[in-house]
Amino acid sequence: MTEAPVLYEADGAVAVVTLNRPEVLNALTPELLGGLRAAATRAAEEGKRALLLTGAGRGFSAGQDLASIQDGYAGGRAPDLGGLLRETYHPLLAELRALPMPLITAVNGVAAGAGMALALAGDIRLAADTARFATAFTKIGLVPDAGLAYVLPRLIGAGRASALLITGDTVDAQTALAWGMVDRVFPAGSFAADARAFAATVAAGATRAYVLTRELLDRSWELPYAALLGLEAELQQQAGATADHRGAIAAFLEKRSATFEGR
Ligand code: LHQ
Repeated sequence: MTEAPVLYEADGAVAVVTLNRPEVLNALTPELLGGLRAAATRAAEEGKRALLLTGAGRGFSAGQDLASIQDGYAGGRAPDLGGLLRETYHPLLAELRALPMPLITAVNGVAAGAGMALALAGDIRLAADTARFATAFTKIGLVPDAGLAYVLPRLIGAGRASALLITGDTVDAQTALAWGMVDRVFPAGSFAADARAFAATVAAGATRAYVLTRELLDRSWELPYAALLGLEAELQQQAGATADHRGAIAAFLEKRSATFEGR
């Protein structure tokens, strides 16, 4: 029996989701992307409070499975890459961006092309010290996709993003950390455990406030200042109505530590 291309494991309040085609560095097929979408839906349905996304084997993801699209080039035809993006990648990315819990990506090895885009789609991005990031697109004559042209300049700045996306150079974990592409780097030997421990800490926090924070940050790129202030008031009203907020205020006033329930 062939193994599922995406594995789902409930680890307490954390959904651990693993891209599982290690023999091809977790290259992305429609089946895998569909499995990832199903895992995201399941995590939400099960009320998980963090989704930890990682890869099986020595890679995170080598991006689009190039073998799986080779038929599209037969007879000198142009493959329908736009359709592939619209039908498989974009619905997934939209679902990940709307997850009712933080998305933590744990980049255990190489992340290339759309695999790099997926790696950087997390609210918080962790990397093993052996991880590397390859934009890869221009090396095969393509433009960045899977949202990378949105995310990368916002993380590392327009100049670095432009240079990186045009040269297709590879960035190691330490450089990714220094540039703000990832937030934490852990030793490869303990990476899986360190990433889980980190995710467990996030999952014990104020989940609703985290998700509202993501919304506020996302919208901040497109809103004028006055409109952003309007939105923050609206979202703070929502955050202030959560049980977690009420409990944290009580805990503070009673000089004890707060416990969050994610609601
Ligand atoms: C692969 C792949 C792969 C299939 C390694 N596919 N088998 C485009 C189109 C439309 C919509 C969506 O988005 C996109 C954007 C993209 O994602 S385009 C970019 C696609 N990715 C790449 O161009 C990267 C291709 N891979 C590589 O350059 C290298 O494999 C990297 C640098 C990632 C890793 O190098 P190594 O560590 O030396 O590993 P390897 O090359 O030996 O790969 C291991 C195996 O994985 C190997 O198979 P084999 O049977 O020889 O052991 C590769 O053929 C296979 N593999 N990437 N994308």
